[in-house]
Amino acid sequence: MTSNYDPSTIEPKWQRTWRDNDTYRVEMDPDKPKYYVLDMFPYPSGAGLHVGHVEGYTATDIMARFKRHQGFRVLHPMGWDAFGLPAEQHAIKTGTPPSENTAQNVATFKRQLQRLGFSYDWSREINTTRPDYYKWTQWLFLKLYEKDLAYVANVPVNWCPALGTVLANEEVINGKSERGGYPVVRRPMRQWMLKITAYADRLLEDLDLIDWPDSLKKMQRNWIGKSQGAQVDFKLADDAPTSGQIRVFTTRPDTLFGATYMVLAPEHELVDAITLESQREAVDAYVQKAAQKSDLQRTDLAKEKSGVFTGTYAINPVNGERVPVWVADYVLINYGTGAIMAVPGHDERDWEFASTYDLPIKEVVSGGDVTQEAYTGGGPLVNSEFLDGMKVKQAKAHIISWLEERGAGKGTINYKLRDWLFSRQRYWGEPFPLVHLEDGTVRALPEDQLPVQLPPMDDYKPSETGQPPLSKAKDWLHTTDPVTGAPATRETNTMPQWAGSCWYYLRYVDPENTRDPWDPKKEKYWMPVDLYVGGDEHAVLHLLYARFWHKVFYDCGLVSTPEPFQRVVNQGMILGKTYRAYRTEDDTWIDHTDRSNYEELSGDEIHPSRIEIVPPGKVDWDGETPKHPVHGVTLDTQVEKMSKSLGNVVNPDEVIEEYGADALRLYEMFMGPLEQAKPWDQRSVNGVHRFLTRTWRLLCEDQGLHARVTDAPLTEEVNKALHTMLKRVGEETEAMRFNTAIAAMMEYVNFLYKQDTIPRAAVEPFVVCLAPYAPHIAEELWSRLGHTDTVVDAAWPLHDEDVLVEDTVEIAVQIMGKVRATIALPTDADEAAAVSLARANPDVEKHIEGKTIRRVIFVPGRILNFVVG
Ligand code: ANZ
Repeated sequence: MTSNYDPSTIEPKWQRTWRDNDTYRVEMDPDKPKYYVLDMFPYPSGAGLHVGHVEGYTATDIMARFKRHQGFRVLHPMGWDAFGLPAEQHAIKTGTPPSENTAQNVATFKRQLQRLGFSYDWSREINTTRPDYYKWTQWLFLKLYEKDLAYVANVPVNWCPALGTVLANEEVINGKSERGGYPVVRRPMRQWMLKITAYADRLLEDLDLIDWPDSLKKMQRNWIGKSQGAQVDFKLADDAPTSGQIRVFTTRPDTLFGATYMVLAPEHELVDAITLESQREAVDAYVQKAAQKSDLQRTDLAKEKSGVFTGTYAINPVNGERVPVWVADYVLINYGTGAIMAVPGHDERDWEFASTYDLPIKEVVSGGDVTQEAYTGGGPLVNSEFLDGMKVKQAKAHIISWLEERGAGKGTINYKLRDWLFSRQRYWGEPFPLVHLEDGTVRALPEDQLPVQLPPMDDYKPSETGQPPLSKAKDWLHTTDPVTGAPATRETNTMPQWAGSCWYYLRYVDPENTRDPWDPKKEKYWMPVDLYVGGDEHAVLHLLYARFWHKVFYDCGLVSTPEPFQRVVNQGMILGKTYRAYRTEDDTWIDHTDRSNYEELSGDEIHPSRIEIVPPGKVDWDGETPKHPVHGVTLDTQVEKMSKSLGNVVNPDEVIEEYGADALRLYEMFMGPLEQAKPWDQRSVNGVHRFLTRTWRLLCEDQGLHARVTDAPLTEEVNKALHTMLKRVGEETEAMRFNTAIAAMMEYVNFLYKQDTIPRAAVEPFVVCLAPYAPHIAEELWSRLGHTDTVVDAAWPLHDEDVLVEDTVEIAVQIMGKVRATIALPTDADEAAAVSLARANPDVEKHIEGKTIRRVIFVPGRILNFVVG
């Protein structure tokens, strides 16, 4: 072995040792405190591990190791969220079963993770697609089913006839499939729904129990979208083509006197019945057009409002006035009642609409100027008869009881949250543990028939008629009723990918249990998850769904805490740097700094065919300036999301090849605060690599320790530097400010370089500090320091506050209130000592000389003031 730092030798060596010794295996110990640190487990995609994964996983690994040094039992597991669409599409394309492709991808991911030296307890590895796992997903689903939280409904789905599949909303763009651009139609299909709405209030309230970023809690709150308001019934006028009423939901019942028209969503069931013949053509055309827009397009505040009059009027219950009923797509069918009373004086959307169609705008809350814009603030009510003079809150309460007394409305609470569409017409998901009897009854399968396994198939496409792929597995499909033995058919929908991730954190506490999903004793010890780290793309759905299931388990007595994840941290996205070169129409390459010039000349954006993207590895660096490797022109640098097409994706394997896993881990933590988005900068990887190399050179020589490392006692200076470092690394690590913790270690190494000898006692605690961050080099140094046990179990070195107390303080010396000097005083100096030291200073003495000191004001550590005369 050479004396050079060679991660490619030491890293695999220690990974093997850890594996052989089961170093990261953990069991509960009721006498010790526990810490459960969890990663959002990955979908094992074909692309392999991304530097974004490495970021979150390194952060949790540091915390896991840190807590272990502090004496906690640490549960730090990993697994695979392996059901999902890409594997199914790959299977359709290649004809190989999704399980094969998934197994390959899992192997790649696992190999990549192991190369990073993460301290996972791999004996707890789980995979959502394995029958011994999804048996329990099915079992837990039955708990929801037994509690009446699962039901069947006919729900419109996005059906793409050309692709023969149902698409998620995100896969549909302007009524066409994202892939291929084929037409997509909305059509009702039999679906399983989960009643998450029954838990809406608890999902809201219990946000107060957990330590999550405010932004994340806010997103959950908005998604649940609780609004307090009222429903109000407007009778149709006598001359309407049909009798009946329109029910609206409003959060501002106080503005009822200001309702000057009403709006139905285009899909509202009354639209057809109330439209006058004279208006029918226009209304039909409008309804058709609206069906092609997404909800987002329809509700965008900036979009111009459009609508059409039905010809019919309704009666405002509060004053008997006739109000015209319109159809407009800014009202959504699936919120509230799908109909509104429009109050243009006090609602922005209504104001805009009324202005466009010349509908009356009436002020009922004073304080603004409703001829200019909607006034949404508070103020006494006006033009509202018996509500006049009241404040908004009081008027709301008053009008609600007024409506209730007359049976024309009542106070209600409305949620944006909808029940959860829980079935997919796909093959690669968990089968439902349910069968259908001939008379239409649904029967839940008993536990001894679980798991319902996915049958092997060689055709994973849905049937022509859109029936799920499993409907083609005839042998599997036909079965018998477990109760009567009568013929029955299996449910052919499968569960969505969310299902497996709704409870995986519970399986980790007891992954091999074949009798129960988990042992309650283990659950009680390990739960809740103390720290959960992942990307904020899961800020809403995954976290909400898992919280929902967890609460159901809580109600079933299966878990001991109302919330699963005590603390959540979102890692920021790692962005790529993209370098672009530009060419003019006549093929001249130009410096990007000349680009504006060029754009002016051509009067246009540069056409994509004249832009070349230079991969970061090919950039020719001229000091700080990125240049084109061939044409030499200055490149345009931009920070963008990593993507294959931009060539700015960084492959962690390549970084490990070149610099080692410790450098990759350290670099990703040194880039900046964990929560922030940060661009990858290949050149800065060198910086942390240099730190590791310097650390190595400082302490290592050939096979052993550097001769400079001695058993000499610590000098005061070294001791102070050591404790300063310990304090910073300890506090910053605890707070997950890893970048500043690393900076403290770097400074310390720089300090040690300046010492003639390096006392072992100054090095050992440092190696323990380094271990969570760069575990391989730390383990190597630890063994060279003569330890035969692993550094992983070393106690965390604590700093000593007393060492850090400064023994002198700087204080300002004033004469008659004017600062004349600053002097260093021993911290324990009394007034007499302070005065004599101050007078030894010529700048002070020259202002005192020949005068009498009348008074001295001394505030220790702050000021010394002489009053002279
Ligand atoms: C009258 C009114 C007057 C309203 C006023 C607001 C201000 P949130 O807070 O999000 O719950 N609304 C109700 N159902 C709707 C639907 N299906 N599509 C679009 N808009 C709908 O919003 C509730 C308010 O949004 C309701 O209160 C209603 O307009 C509108 F000065 O009623 B309001």
